[in-house]
Amino acid sequence: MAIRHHCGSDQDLKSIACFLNLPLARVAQPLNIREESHMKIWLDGKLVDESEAKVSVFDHGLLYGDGVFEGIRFYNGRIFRLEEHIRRLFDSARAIILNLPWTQEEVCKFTCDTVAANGLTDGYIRLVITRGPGELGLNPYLCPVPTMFIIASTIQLYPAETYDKGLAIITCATRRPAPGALMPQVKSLNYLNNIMAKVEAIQANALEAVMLNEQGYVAECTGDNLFIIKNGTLLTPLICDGALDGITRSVIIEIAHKLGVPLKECSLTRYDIFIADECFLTGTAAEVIPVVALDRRIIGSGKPGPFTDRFLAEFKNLVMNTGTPFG
Ligand code: PXG
Repeated sequence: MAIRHHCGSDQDLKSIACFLNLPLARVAQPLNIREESHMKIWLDGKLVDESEAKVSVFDHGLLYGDGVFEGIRFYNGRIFRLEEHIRRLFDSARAIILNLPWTQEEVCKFTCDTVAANGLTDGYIRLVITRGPGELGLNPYLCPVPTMFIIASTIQLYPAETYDKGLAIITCATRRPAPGALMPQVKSLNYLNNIMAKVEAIQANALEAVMLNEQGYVAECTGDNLFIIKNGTLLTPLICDGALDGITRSVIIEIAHKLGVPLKECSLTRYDIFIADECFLTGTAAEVIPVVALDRRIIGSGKPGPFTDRFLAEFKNLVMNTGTPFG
């Protein structure tokens, strides 16, 4: 796959960096635009070339962020926790009254077909279902047919060395919406809240941000769930504090049971993270990544700790040796 590096003139970039109050390196990063690709995308029942994979400008997924999605990883020729992801997708769809004309088994099969058609053994799947094309205006009942597409590609959220050294993260001002505003369990196409939080992280020269809920309790990060270790106990925020019910979160909870590490799902504040022995984040895209500082307070020893290493090793073992074969 050919990558074109798109950069403005040096002067343009300097002005942008100055305007955004960011180091030049942050804005001068290459924008990766695929020029030509032989990627096959599953779109509305067919595997088509990437260049043919187009959706309508009247699609409510684009017009209003009205739809649901999943990010799923595959390792070593197997899709990790495929059935759980598809179950969550259907739950999200049900919660927003998006009626799907496929069964969960069919969607699992379409996903496997897409990965197999792209000749990859390891990578990342983005599965999106939108409300479909309709009239202008919010009314979703005027969109009779949902759009579904499945992309099998790769993703890297953080530079490789941060997995060994750990991340130094910040708390952002952008809050997680209350459950009465946007249900946090629904993995919807409405990610502006998380994107604004990510912008705050980048502007603070950090790679990730802790998001609090309206009460000031820790919810999660912009695309990851958060865990801490204190005195040998694993703690993570409650789903009702605004966390997504992450698939990787549930894998970590399973590992805790297996290792006999006590687990507490409870409300946490920034203070709990400041005084934790260890901290790590989990997500399909992020996998398991250590956190060594929050808001310039060093967490624990300032290095990834032994519990984090143990959870990471168990997680790697599971992803490499379990999952749904697609080939
Ligand atoms: N919280 C949020 C808000 C997420 O979006 C997670 C937690 C972790 O959930 P899973 O089920 O993946 O363990 C997510 C999922 C990205 C990106 O491009 C991030 C996610 C999904 C898709 C894309 O940063 N994180």
